Amino acid sequence: MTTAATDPNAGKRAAAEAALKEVQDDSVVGVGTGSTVRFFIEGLARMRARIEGAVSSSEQSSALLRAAGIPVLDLNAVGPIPLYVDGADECDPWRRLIKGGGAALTREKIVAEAAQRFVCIIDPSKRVEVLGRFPLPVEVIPMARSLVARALVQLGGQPVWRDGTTTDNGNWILDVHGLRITDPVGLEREINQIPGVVSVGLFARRPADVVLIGATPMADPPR
Ligand code: ABF
Repeated sequence: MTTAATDPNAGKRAAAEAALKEVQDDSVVGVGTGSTVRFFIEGLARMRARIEGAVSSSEQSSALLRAAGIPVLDLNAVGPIPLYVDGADECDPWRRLIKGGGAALTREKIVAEAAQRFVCIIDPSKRVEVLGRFPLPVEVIPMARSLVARALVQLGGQPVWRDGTTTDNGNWILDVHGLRITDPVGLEREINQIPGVVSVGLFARRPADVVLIGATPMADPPR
């Protein structure tokens, strides 16, 4: 029998449940992608009568939302939204994130940008002191895969093509290994400027506003 103590997803479930408290009545909710967000969508389904609908960050989440009876709305039609809830692959003490393990980083970054409050939901395993242990995802225009890979090598990384993965936007992913990201904002800016890059899975220029580690908000970053 799975109990709270033996449930490997206990941290993800707790974070997702805690994030439901952030949902405002009659609002449009920005919804991320991944297994932690899947628990959030299950909770959102229980309160679907109290919200207007959702803006989704991936076709995967859109399918889950529709199956839960939650209207999936066009971001262009709703404008700024009060809340975005999403997972992450890594989080540092300043709430800066690596995201994109689920290949949804571009739309995730768009919806996070549209949100007044970005609540990130993770289990403790995602917490790191320095970003980079998780290979950094970079979404690229297919014709530029090799050009971008060479530029990433110049930046000190070892890029690996996520062969077989095409994003919802029809693009490819390079996963950059071997980085120790001590200046996430600077690296995000640097990679964004490489011609052929659609987006990079560093959420540092716009970090999360709140990080729920299980049910507990992460402490304020060191000064
Ligand atoms: C998504 O959340 C992705 O950016 C990231 O890869 C994923 C984390 O996945 P999970 O919640 O399944 O650990 O937003």
